[in-house]
Amino acid sequence: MKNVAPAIFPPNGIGDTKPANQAVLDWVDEIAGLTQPENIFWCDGSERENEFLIAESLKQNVLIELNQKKVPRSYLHRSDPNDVARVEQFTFVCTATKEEAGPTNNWSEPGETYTKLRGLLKGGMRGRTLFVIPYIMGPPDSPLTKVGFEITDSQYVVLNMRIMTRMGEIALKRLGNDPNAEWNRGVHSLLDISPERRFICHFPQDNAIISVGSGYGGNVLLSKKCLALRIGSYLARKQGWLAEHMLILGVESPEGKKHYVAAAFPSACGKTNFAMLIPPEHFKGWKVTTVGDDIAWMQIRNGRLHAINPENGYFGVVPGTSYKSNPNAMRSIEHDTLYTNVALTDDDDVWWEGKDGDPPAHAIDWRGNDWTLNSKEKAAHPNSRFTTPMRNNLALDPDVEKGEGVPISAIIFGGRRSDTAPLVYQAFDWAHGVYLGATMASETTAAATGAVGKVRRDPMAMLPFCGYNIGYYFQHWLDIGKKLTNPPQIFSVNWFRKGPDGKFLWPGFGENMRVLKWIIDRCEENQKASALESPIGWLPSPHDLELAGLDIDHKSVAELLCIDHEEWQKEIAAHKEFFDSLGGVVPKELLQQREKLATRFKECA
Ligand code: OXD
Ligand code: MN
Repeated sequence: MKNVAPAIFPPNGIGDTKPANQAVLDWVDEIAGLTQPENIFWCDGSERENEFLIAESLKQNVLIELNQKKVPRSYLHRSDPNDVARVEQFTFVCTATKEEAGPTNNWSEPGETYTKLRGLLKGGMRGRTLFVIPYIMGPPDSPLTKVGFEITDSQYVVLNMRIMTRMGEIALKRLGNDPNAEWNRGVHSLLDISPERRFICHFPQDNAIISVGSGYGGNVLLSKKCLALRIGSYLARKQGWLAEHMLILGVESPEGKKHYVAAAFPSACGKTNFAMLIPPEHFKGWKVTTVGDDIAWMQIRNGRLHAINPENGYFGVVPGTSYKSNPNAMRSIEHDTLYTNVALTDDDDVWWEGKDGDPPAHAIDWRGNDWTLNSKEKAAHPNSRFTTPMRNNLALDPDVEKGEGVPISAIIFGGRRSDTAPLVYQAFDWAHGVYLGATMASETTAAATGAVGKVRRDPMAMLPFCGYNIGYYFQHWLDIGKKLTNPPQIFSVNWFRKGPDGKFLWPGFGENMRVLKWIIDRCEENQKASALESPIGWLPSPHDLELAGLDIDHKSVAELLCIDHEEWQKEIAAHKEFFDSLGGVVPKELLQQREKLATRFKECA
């Protein structure tokens, strides 16, 4: 399988839609002068262009054609085995000062970094095609929507960006001819896909990104983590809005009352599953709809937070996805989907660990090697992905294109914790909610390189994605709250608590509707659900949760909702340790929240 491919030569009418904006033309000239590609391909996002690029990718072995009867218009790509996840250690925020990047980001000085990257990019696209991808993030008529251009030498990136963003003419129209218009400059080159020359660098002050040496989605689909989160969060602070690592879902009751919820979970903790939740039998008449599965941009309108999903598709983790765990995702990826690093069956279908049915006796694994039931290695990489258009999702929310966004009733912070954190609880107020987000922790997953299963603090699930000083970011959250006359209620959830036998206590998936129902009832003006006041926040008693029809014993429910004082003493100490590790940037208001939490425990001891 190839990642780096030679130049392609399109026929007339393909690859020649040059934008009119002189600033874009100058920038492309500059990068082409530096990287020296064989030719330039100006993408317009059309169907014809897409068909041409797929045909070329198949010829060049960048894509493998799947069984078109089983998965129509779907293809498989294998990335280099050394290049299968985001690389946080090689990700840099290049603000003018180190202090602006803050204690949680790798910082490097912008001038030196540009020089280093230019050195690496020099002649880096020789013999290749340079693609120019114009795209927008957000619905076409939203005030929050941003224009970006990505230059890349990877056809795989172009094909993915066409699914993940609104790409082509629409962006040229939005940008217009003003040479001073705001737009993001993204440069990506595979170079030689060497971990030694792999850098994902952000220049927030220039609204620019340079990513080299990787072909993996999170590092190279510059619209997503790089623009929508890292640069996005920087712009959001400057412009008074929020760019968050959050899904957005709608919940509609049988009476037609609808709430929208935004939820932050660290990577690979079931965000896509939650965003596409199908309510269990007991919740007949309830509907959950998806606005977004990964990123929310939120602004204040009439005193309330309103959210848009800036993306146009889903780049989801495949393993574990099944008709049982996520039927909506399964239906979405039955067609028009790009698969990365899953296994290929003998009849050219895709397979992964956790897919419905029996595993195949033989397959080609994600590395391209023979795989059998006796193989010790996984057939699909744990971070293998699907890229699928959001239009494929049968549960897509009807207001997903609404420029003003959807009004948010609740914000949820969730982590993967075997202990300590109860199934659900509610913050006392906004500032307390910000504290819950700021002290969020989760066991690490395969979405990033590094050890899996270690508890790490991941504030608002933004640790790898906050494009500036995390202390300013906390303050920005506190400030936004002060401007909201009708703020969302803030909650913490944990689907992953384990019992003494090491087994998960909560069934998760569709049954999370039971927790969601309590959450939205708490958001109703007349607070339809009750809760007990506890030291950590408002906690449901077992009776407050709708558990009818669920096969779960009382003991498990009690364990899910229990607050173990000893564990919480350790937790509070860990909060202190985390805040201390940030070196004095944490706002006073959050330090006070910690003291209040400790005091509440003392008072009830
Ligand atoms: C993602 C991630 O790909 O968070 O969404 O890593
Ligand atoms: Mn994510």
